[in-house]
Amino acid sequence: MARVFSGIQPSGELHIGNYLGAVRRWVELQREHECFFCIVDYHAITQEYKVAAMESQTLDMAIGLLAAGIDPERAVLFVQSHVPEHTELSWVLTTVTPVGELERMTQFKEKAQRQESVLAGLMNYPVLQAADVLLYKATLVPVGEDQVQHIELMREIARKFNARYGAGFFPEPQALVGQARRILGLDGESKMSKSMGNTIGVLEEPESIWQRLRPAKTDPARVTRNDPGNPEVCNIYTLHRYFSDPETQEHVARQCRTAGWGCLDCKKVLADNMARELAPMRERAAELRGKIHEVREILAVGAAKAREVARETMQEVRERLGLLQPIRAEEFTR
Ligand code: AQP
Repeated sequence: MARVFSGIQPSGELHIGNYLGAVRRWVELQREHECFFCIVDYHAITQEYKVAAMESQTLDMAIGLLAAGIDPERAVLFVQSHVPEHTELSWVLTTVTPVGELERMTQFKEKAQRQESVLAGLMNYPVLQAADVLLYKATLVPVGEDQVQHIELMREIARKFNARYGAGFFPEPQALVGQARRILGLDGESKMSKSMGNTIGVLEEPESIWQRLRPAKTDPARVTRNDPGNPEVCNIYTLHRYFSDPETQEHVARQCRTAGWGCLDCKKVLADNMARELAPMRERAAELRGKIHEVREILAVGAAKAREVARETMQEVRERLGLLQPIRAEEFTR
């Protein structure tokens, strides 16, 4: 049974890009593997965020994941900052990670451009990510395409640690990337991402889904209602592929190519199908919102389970590093 680790930032609402690109896979994997799923709050503070909202966003993310089908009986669900070994290992790994590798990460370069002064936490983001996964000696990491480069670096960090401190200590994790590797946002251009505000939330109400889809970008060449469109370059059509049945997809494509439908007609069908598909998750989430204490208990139990593994790995790491071990209280002579 392979061990799986993956994380999600509590930087906003759980959106359909997260769901299709990663979380849907997590739900499948928990049936056959030992899974650790983590709400990575220490990652989320590497970009501008609202301090007063972090607590509720973390709880909302837990509710979203549970509603999406993460089963705490099968998978360990926890919050990163509740297991301090993540940051502890991260420090150790910075000592085997070349700065040049961190500087060439695409995500770092993109985000650094948006920051006035670039902070070390942003650059070290992939090191903390490596610590997240290596702490559990996980071998499979289900993620969207945006994370593949980080997983490659994680493998290199594992190799460097092993070369210096002992062959085979950390396994080299593999990225598991599914078909929905990069869902575009409603702008039709950039990756759907919480921080870009171009998302549709998994738990959104039908009316709100419609309000978000209405102004969304379609085929840019289709200027007027009577222009025929090309579904192959339309993000709305791509979303139909995930939320509409094959017959509807075919019908939608034909109506688009012949200008039988306008873009709003096409979006209306998508909005209805999306709302229907996501309804069970919305209902489960509403239930969970009434049992916040239970959700917090699930996270506490998850953190305790994660810590058992994390403590053991960190102890082994300290021994490999040759650090002085503290003596125990029962060994004191005075
Ligand atoms: N658009 C996407 N398509 C496919 N997969 C995606 N993922 C994220 N966006 C897409 C995958 O979801 C998991 C959680 O990633 P995240 O928390 O970094 O998601 P985000 O929405 O991208 O979050 P932020 O806060 O807005 O972060 P940045 O600014 O870093 O993009 C991952 O497996 C991710 O691949």
